[in-house]
Amino acid sequence: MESLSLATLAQVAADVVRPDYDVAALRVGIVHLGIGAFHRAHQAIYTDSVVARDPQWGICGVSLKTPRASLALTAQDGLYTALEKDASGARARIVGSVREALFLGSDRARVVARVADRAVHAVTLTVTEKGYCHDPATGELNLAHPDIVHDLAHPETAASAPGLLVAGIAARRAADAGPLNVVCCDNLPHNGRVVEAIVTAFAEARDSALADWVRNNVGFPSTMVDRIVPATTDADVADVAGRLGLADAVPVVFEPFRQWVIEDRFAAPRPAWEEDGAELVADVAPFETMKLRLLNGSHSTLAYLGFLAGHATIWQASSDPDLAALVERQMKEEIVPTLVAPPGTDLLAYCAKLMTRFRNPALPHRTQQIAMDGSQKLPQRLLGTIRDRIAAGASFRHLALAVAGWIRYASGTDERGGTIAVSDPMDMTFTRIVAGAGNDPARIAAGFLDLAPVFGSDLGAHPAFRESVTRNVVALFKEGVRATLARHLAR
Ligand code: CS2
Repeated sequence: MESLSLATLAQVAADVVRPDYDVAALRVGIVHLGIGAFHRAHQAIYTDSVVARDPQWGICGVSLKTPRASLALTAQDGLYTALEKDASGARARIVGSVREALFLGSDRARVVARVADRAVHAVTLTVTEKGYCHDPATGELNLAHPDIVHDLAHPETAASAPGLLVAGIAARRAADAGPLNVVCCDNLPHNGRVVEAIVTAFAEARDSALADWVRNNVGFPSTMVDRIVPATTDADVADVAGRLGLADAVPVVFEPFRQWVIEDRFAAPRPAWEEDGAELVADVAPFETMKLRLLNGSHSTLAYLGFLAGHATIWQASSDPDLAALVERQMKEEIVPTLVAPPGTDLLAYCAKLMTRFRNPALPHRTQQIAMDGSQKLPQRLLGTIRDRIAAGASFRHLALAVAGWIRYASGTDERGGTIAVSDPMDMTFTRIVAGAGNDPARIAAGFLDLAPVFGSDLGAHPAFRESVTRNVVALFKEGVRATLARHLAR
């Protein structure tokens, strides 16, 4: 079968939507770090609508770790299929906004030159939570992180997102190419502020004049990004080939829902993303807190407890009556009371819609995918809510069970004694904790609760929090997730 490319675009099956603009005429105005599925299913689609009218905003996508996506995109002239799926069916579209795809390992000079290019005005990022090399509990750059130590000693071969970004910014300053927008699209709270602090701290450690340039010339709007985009599978690739009549090695498959709320805090020209429905606001905080706590907090709860209960996907976990009851009660009783409703949003309707989104049967989203990197995710998804509940003197028993689910999962064995493939930057530490606990669940819980980068010095030392999480960890080990959940819900 022939592959999707500019040369074959005209052969794409007639019911697949194609770019209605001259793709080859686009210029690169955005550099995106982390050209994975989420970017291609979200920001690149908003941008695809903008470039039809304003061709200066083509994207140069950069792969930081592996060349797989950049090589495949390059072979397809940057084109790929975006397939939206739910119970009512599927709709395919070819996206043309990605005009260049580079791999840092082989194209470093071109990546840095792009960030320093006068025609580029924005660097957007989706490098996942751990990609910022920060302390998840405080949000500060971790100067002892091996990648940061390396990148400060060898800025010319920087491999971390902060190191690479600062290398590009230094080149931009040297080229006098003007101000820049850095737009974080990862699920971190106050993500613009966090990335601003990380980039400034890294620049400061290199050269304080460079840090001053960052302060005066780089804008870091915060954003809330939302769309459920499971990792693309071989079955998706086969499905898309059938729909197109052409092979596409890097399609993305996702739900119809999407949201992008962006803080109006730019230092340089920007694409008119609002023309395709992005919301530009003065304060993103209520949107991102709502989304991180309700959507991502429920996702993580369903991922850990759902996996332990034998569910491979979120669709199955959220259709399990006990797990559904737990996350619905967690949302209504414990999370919603900590939130300020964003303008125009009904929080209870938002919760109900989330349950429908989780139960999208056309979109198997693996619990193990969401379970990854819990040490980096828990603080903004569950622990901030617990801090607010404690401050209000209110109960947090559902959230404590979710945290216990993470500890039980991260301990590395499932309920049948099988090994869990835990994937987390702290997984060696988890293994050490479990090995030193002599099969005592309470000691395992204590070892995890002592992890300051996750729990901070406050929560980790909070007696009622420790007691509640420990009790649940012990129950999960001794009685299993089913019995623990049933007893929990009966109270
Ligand atoms: C998920 C998110 O993988 C995860 O941890 O919770 O990727 C989630 O699907 C998105 O944030 C939805 O916008």
